[in-house]
Parts: sequence; C-alpha cells; structure tokens
Amino acid sequence: MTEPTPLIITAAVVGAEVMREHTPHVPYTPVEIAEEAARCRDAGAAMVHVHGRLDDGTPTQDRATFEKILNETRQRTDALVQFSTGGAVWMSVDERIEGLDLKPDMATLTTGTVNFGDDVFMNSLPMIRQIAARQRELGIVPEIEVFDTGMVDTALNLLKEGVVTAPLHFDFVLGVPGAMGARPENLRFLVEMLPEDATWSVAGIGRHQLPLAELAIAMGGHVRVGLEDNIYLSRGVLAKGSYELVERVAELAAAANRPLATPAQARQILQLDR
Ligand code: KMH
Ligand code: ZN
Repeated sequence: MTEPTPLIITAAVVGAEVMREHTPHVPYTPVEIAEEAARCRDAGAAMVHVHGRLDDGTPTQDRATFEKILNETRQRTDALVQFSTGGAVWMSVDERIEGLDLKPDMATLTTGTVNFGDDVFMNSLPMIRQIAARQRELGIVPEIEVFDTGMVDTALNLLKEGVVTAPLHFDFVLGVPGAMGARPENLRFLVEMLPEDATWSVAGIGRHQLPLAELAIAMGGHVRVGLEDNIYLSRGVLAKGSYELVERVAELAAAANRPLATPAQARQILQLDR
C-alpha cells in the first residue's frame, strides 16, 4: 500500500479584511503575527500566509513591515513563510510586491479579477504578468490563488507561455461573496482541471472552512485555515487564534490517517528549491 502524502496545513494568520472589531484574536504587529505563526506551527502547520498591518490594523504591504514579520517569525519557528501579493483591494501592484525581494519561501499569485464582497479584487493580465515576472526573477515559487474557474484556465495559459513554470501549486479560495461558491462539487471540478503534476490546497471562507478542509484531506489535497478566512471554531464560538483552527485540521487529518507535513516535507512536496 502506498503511504498517504503528508498534509500541508497553511495558516492564514492575518489577511487584509478581518479587524479587531470582528475578533480580538487577529494579530496586527510583526511580533503578534510571529507569535501566532509559532503557535500554528506547534499545532501542526507547515506554512504561514501573511499580510502586513500597521499597529492600528490598517493593511499594508510595506517592505519594512514584511521584513519585521519575516525576521520575527524566523526567530520563533521553522514554519515556511508565504507573503501575500494580493494585499488589500485598493493597493497598486507595485505596492503589493514591494517586499518580495526579502525572499519569502513562497508568495501568492492570483490569476484573475474577481468581485470581492462589494469591492473588486483587480488582477488584469498585465498585473499578473508583472507579479509573476518579479517572482521568477527572485526564484520565488508562486501559490496560485483561484477565486473562480477562469483563474485555473488563465494559469494554464500562462504555463504554456512560460510566465509560470511547472509544477504549479494552486490554492482554491472558495466562498468569497461575489466569487465561486464553496460547494464540494466546485472543489472536485477545479481539481479535475489540474495537470497531473500540480498540487493544490483549499481555503474555505467562513463556515465552509472546516468542511472543505475535511473534504480536501480525503481527496489527497492540502489545506489552508486561519483567521484571514474564518474567525469561528464552531457556530458562534470565536477561534482564540488561527492555531485553534490548525488544531482542528490536525485532528481531522489524524482521523483520516494523513500524517502532517513538516516544513521540510512541504518544501519537498511543493518543490520550492527547483
Ligand atoms: N485581500 C484580498 C483582496 C492574497 O493574499 O494573495 C486578496 C488576498 C489574496 O488576500
Ligand atoms: Zn491573503
């Protein structure tokens, strides 16, 4: 019998939308983010996905903030660090990729424009090409963020053009209002579109987070959880941090006999040293 692929849990500890008014547990400062990253690693995460925040919680992609986040995190944990290049909906591309030269272990690349609640998350083809070119130049492997079906097609077209290189790693972000829904059949459909050598994870938004995580574990994919995407552990119960959501996924993985990937294993599975 073949051994199951170790499960990579990515903890999205802070995004650009969830504020302290929504949950007191969202980290803002680089030290808070790094401490949360370490708790998530202890709970079983191999990677953290991060955005920057000013001390008052305002989203920022400022290079100096990312430098502090990276240094503080690396002092506390061996978790891989993935930078967002999505930032917040109002940011320019130049602003969104300012910190990439700090060489995080990975960085995101959204391959299309999408409604994002009442806003629009803008990613025109020239913008995508600019972000991908910078990542290539710096040797950073992208995680392709997919909010809707056409984004997979675009990624595959960019692969043919050589803008991104195989093997691709996708993260399906399902359940953003205005984007693709978080139905199980949507996940199955997206996975069927992928080339043989691709890897994937799922990030369900809100109440869809843990059910989709359980499905991804069963399907052999990987999982992203955390306060960026969902602030509740169960109905009406706030997670005390992203680490509690990671703990829950670790339990689901144990029940399904999926071992958890270490950061070194995640690096190998995603071929980050290609
Ligand atoms: N904050 C969203 C508009 C990413 O991190 O790459 C975009 C986002 C995607 O969160
Ligand atoms: Zn993000």
